[in-house]
Amino acid sequence: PTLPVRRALISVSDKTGVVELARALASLGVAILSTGGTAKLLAESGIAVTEVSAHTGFPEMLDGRVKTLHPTIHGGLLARRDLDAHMAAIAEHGIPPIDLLVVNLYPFEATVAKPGCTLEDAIENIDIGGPAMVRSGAKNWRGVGVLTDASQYEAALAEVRESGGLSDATRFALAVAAFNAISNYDGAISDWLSSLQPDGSRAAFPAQSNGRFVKLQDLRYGENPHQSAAFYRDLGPAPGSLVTAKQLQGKELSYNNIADADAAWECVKSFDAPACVIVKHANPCGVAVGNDSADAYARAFRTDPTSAFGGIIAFNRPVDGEAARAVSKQFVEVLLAPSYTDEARQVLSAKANARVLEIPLDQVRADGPTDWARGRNAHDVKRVGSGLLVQTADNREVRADELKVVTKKAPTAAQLADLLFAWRVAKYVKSNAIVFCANGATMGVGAGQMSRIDSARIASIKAENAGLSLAGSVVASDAFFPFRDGLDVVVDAGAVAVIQPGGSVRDDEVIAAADERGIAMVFTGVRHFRH
Ligand code: 93A
Repeated sequence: PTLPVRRALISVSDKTGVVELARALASLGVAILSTGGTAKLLAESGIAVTEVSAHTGFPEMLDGRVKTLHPTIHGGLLARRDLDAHMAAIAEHGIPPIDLLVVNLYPFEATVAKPGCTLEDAIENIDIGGPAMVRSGAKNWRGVGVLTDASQYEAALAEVRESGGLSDATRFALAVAAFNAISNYDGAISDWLSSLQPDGSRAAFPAQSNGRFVKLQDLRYGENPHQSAAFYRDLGPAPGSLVTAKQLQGKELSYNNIADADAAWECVKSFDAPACVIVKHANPCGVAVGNDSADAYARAFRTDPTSAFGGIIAFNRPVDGEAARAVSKQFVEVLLAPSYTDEARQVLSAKANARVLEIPLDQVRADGPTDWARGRNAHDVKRVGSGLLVQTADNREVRADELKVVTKKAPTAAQLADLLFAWRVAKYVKSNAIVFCANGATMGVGAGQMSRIDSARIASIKAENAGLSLAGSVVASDAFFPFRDGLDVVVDAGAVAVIQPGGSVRDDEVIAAADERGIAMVFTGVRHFRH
């Protein structure tokens, strides 16, 4: 049945929408109880409100640590409306029932996300009274509606307006959401405290999520339409990671969109210069740096215009009108960038279906104390049948001074820059990866083959199909060449310099081949398998 809402308790840290909600409830004749800061705001907005301290006859104390922890509040929330004994007990003690609870908690997660947050700051932001009320109200869902997020206000209000109260179904759904909210809240506290070292400093490698996830959204289906799926984020996502994205426009993201968007975003984030990455089926099919976003896009697009159709396009710089117009000429599934100019937003709005995601990069700190603070994901997880593979993310970056020239010929400065560019791209191409590059742009990408030589052949065929000349290009290989044949394929295609990890038992054979063909080759000593 629908239960009438006669009395509401409102106590919120995030005051978004609360004045409107309280005003509407008051106009429907609902009596409003509220705590210090919230009551002040409501009273200043001209809403009739009773302070919880007046209601309980007990002052807020201990700097607000004790505000609502009182039998008058918890009795009003917990009394079973269907039991005469309960109703008689609260009546005897003069405790009015509370039918609607509106609570959101002290911002613990936002507090600990601030650089330099101390243990004391964190502790003061552990809400006790709020979760206690939420638990009481949600446990007694047959009698109480519990709103824990501003996004729930509108629908709840509409229902009260229409029927005078909330239905069983609504109260139950709200109770489930309420327990989820406090479970995530407690999880964040437990994770943050667990990541402290005995001296109170943060561990160098915060295991942010301890395996806990927050559901972001249900997806229409999984990799294929007959699979169901949902999208979750770590409890403590790395700043600037895909899960922090805001969708500005476009159709709902699909499972494959999200997977591809992540590949594009992680790749584009790895460049310092303005860059563009176009991804299809989880692999980059065009990557380039340029003077600005539009320039980088034009250069990236040239690599493989056929595959770029329906691609995922990521930028590491703002998208302006010019870049938006350029991108709009092609069919784009998803667009990602740290920001968009007003002109770009206007241009893109004509492409109503295109999903446009904004992921601010300003909170990613180059000098952050941990990989995580520098915007790097902590973990990489892969599901296997009834199990889980977990590893630290591949955050290794190879610097120029780590490279070892193994051939008689050394790369020129320009070739070296392209080799490092190609190496960065290869890290984001599924193994076996062979990537031809020239002048800060990909020229041919061979991905995901079971043999390296086939990836080499495919990369050169793709360049040929796109009408690109590989003469004078450089090549990156994500793992060593096991035989000289793969090297011969890329040199035959026109490559003059190669970057690869080295470490094969036949390195000597491959180095001799490089010298024989008169090219330069450098070893990184690092491998970037990606499966
Ligand atoms: O310090 S508390 O844990 N002690 C309490 O008794 C209590 N009751 C509500 N924090 C408490 N709250 C929280 O205060 C609510 O969860 C809400 O986040 C906040 C609202 O405070 P104000 O209305 O003074 O801004």
